[in-house]
Amino acid sequence: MSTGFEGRAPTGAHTLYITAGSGNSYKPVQVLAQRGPGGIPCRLRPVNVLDGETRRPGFLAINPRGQVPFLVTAEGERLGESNAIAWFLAEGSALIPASPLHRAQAIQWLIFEQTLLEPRISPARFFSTIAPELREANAARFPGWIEAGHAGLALLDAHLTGREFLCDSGYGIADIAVFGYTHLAREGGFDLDRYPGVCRWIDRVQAQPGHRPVADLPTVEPIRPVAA
Ligand SMILES: N[C@@H](CCC(=O)N[C@@H](CS)C(=O)NCC(=O)O)C(=O)O
Repeated sequence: MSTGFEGRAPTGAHTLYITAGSGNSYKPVQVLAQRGPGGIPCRLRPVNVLDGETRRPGFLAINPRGQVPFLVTAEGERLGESNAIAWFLAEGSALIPASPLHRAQAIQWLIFEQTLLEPRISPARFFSTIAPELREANAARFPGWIEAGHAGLALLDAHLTGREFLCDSGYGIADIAVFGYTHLAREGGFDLDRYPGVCRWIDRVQAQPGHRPVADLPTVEPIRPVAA
């Protein structure tokens, strides 16, 4: 069944390897859904991370780092890291700020997300919601993730209080990237009610034209090698 996310797959389309339920995979896919007129032909290829597919030769031949999301462009160029892929796919759209200062602000938030939010919220959520059978074995790591995650969320909340979006230029790539895991933090055991500025921002992001929920990411299916 079509989720509305899948690009049709004309010759010359990019291929974006993703996995369902992932805040990282969600970011570039949200960009594809929201970049507006002049959409980019891009087919989505779900990869079965839980089944170890990212660590098998078929996928490692595509991305030796063994992670998704991963983009193979229509020209065969390769690009990893969710925020870099999201930026690349957003180029030429209103999701990328126009002025040098606002672009730099956006980059600042992409780095903030990868250093102060994602490494803390993502594992807590993974072992709570995606693979709860492994939670007990990782129980000792939770207090560190939760404490550090709250520190990142508190900084985010302070910035968002009195602001509509992360950058002065308005809704864009920074909001998409930071939203990826922030809106899923409750699934990792974070009480977001402590952060009213974050909660109101989540509502505003979800109200943006073209916004799709993370649950719309195509579900897992075995990877099929794609000629690059
Ligand atoms: N910093 C990377 C993190 C990517 C990442 O952790 N991907 C996970 C799924 S969310 C993955 O591919 N895990 C499979 C593995 O490591 O084997 C990004 O932002 O893209």
